[in-house]
Amino acid sequence: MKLLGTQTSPYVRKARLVLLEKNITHEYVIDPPNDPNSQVSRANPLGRIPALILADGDCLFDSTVIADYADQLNDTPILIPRNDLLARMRVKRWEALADGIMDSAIVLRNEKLRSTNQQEAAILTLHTEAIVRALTHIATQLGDKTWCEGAAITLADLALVSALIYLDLRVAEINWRGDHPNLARWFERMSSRASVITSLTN
Ligand SMILES: N[C@@H](CCC(=O)N[C@@H](CS)C(=O)NCC(=O)O)C(=O)O
Repeated sequence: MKLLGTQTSPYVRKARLVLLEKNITHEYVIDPPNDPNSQVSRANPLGRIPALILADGDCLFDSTVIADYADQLNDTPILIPRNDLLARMRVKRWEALADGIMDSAIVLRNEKLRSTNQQEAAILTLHTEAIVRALTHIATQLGDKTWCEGAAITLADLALVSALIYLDLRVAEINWRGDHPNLARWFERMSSRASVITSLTN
């Protein structure tokens, strides 16, 4: 299978971390959708990454679908609980929170690419506040736990680390480490995982 993405997209990182953590053999192809030669829009009519092309040519999108599919390919480890409905919901809810942070961070990034006099203060405030609130909620839920949910790594951890890496990259003015030292400690631990290092370097 072939994962189309870029090094900066947080959704791509999340999908890639799932493949890496589960040791699923795949080719990772850097393919920015705005490149004239990009194959992304042929794989995903929405023209967005990540897109996962399977051996038979079928293509999966978006990152939540890819994560769900990849997680069922093997059990080592199981990243989305399968039988416990509430545990499954909680992991998916963490994912929704992390994805929501990514969504708002991308809006902020796009807004800031406009000239200063064209930027909408209301949009900047709305999305900054959403991120700040979500981080406060996340830090409270996390406390001093090793993992977001349960006794082992799950998709929740992979989604959250992807969102935080993106904040550092694009919305560095949000001082989440200073505001939430427990989140900073959790992030340091997650950052030393082989999958995260690979996703940042290759
Ligand atoms: N909800 C989608 C969001 C995917 C998305 O918006 N990807 C962005 C990159 S971060 C994209 O492909 N944008 C089009 C572009 O970069 O040209 C997912 O989870 O996969």
